[in-house]
Amino acid sequence: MTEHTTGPSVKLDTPFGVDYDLVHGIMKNPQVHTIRLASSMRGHYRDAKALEALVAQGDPVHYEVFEMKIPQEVGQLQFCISKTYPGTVGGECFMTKGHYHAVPGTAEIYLCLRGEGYMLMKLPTGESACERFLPGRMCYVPPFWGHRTVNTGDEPLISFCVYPGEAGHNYADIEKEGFPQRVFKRAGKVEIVPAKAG
Ligand code: PAN
Ligand code: ZN
Repeated sequence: MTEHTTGPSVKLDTPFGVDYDLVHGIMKNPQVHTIRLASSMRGHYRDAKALEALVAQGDPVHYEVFEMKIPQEVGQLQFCISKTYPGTVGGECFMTKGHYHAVPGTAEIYLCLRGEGYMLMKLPTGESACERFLPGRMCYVPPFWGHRTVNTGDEPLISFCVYPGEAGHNYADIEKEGFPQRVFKRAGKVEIVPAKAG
């Protein structure tokens, strides 16, 4: 993972605006720019050997997140652009790590701007859900639901996300549990399969 911080370009305690390039799915002058490479996705895909082969072949970017440094406080709103690249690892579509919020009772809205895919969601009890991502479609992630973006298309999947200021991220539990479903694309055909099945 590479985290690149450009430093404050706006005062966050007074009203401000942010410019986006909606074609390329980029927040201009983000204060935090996170880049997740194949090598930062170990343990998430079913086919570990295929992932290592991809790392050896140049370690491509799986996704990027563009954010501002909003204080992690009740009353604030975090927002970001999430951009997941197209590709597969042993047939499994490129995806984000996924997480619960560290304050679990906090929801999130994802508005899909470009590309296509799915939001995989799960509760700690194991209950799962899945929503389609298409341009103009919004996905509401209720409080307590873990969430992961999966790109099933041939171009970057780009969403604008908004969630409560205090939410934070809990990656550890999802890393332990995984998601109940996995998404594959073979010969152009997308399949959502139970994580335990082939
Ligand atoms: C999003 C995600 C973003 C990257 O902003 O953070 O899509 O996914 P991971 O955080 O799982 O690596 C969000 O859900 N924020 O809460
Ligand atoms: Zn989230």
